[in-house]
Amino acid sequence: MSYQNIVLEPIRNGVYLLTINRPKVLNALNAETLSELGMAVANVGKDSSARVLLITGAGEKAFVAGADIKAMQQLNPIQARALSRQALGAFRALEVLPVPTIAVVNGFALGGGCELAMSCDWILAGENAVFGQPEVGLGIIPGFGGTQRLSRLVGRAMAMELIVTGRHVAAEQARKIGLVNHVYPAASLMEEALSMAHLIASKGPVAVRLAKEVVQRGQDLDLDNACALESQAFGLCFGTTDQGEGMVAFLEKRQPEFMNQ
Ligand code: DAK
Repeated sequence: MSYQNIVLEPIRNGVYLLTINRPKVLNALNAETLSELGMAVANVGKDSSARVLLITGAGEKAFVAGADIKAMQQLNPIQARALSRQALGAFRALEVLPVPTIAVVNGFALGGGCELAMSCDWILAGENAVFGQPEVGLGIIPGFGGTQRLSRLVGRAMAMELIVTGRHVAAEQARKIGLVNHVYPAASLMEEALSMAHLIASKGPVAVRLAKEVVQRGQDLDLDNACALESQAFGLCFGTTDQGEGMVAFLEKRQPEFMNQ
């Protein structure tokens, strides 16, 4: 499958790297890019050997500087709603992709870019990363899930402040408020991200997928139902070859050889 606005590369061990590739406009998201993103996520989802999806932006300046302002300035309300729905669909597909997804934020992650990063399971940032939801400065509000996902990540008060001021947040501050998991020097960001991805890929693949599903789905349930979901998934692990291999390997003091079954 060939794409015009993104690059999807299998690295190795089931690790995929998806790069938003419109560096001349700081990787701004237009309808075509959102459509390709949706297709790429679906393709990774179909690959049973996939382990981790990393998402980054082309160039050294931006992850994604938002929705494409030029492309959206003339939209009527119906077209604007359609664009919002398209993005929400692609971002939700990313969120529920069976394998962990990591945003590797190498510069500006503004508006739709911040919303894309927040739709990944977690965010790794370079020291040059800058986050923000500046939409109110354009006379609009976040429309790709930002009002909801930012609140869930950093709490209502901080999310409200960032959304109504539209101010930028530097990488280290983003880490302090819980938006970013780790900050690395820009030059080693991708190496660190790949190293984390390969660590995940070395673990039991079925267990990693189940763990993601339970964390994701459990957060919208009450504690009793969320823990019941965990029990079910925990029990399922004991029907896998990988559970046997993982435990035998531990007792035999060797590395496990997981079969993804
Ligand atoms: N869209 C289109 N082009 C963009 C862009 C964007 N979001 N961001 C940057 N560019 C383009 C610039 O126009 C410029 O193009 P040329 O002039 O070279 O042709 C090029 O990228 C380089 O940008 P700058 O010259 O501005 O670079 P600087 O280093 O000076 O500044 C910056 C970098 C990131 C601070 C600045 O570019 C900037 O403020 N960009 C806009 C950031 C922003 O406001 N992002 C949020 C966009 S709003 C919707 C739902 C949701 C949304 C939209 C619609 N519907 C329901 C319809 C979401 C909205 C957003 O994401």
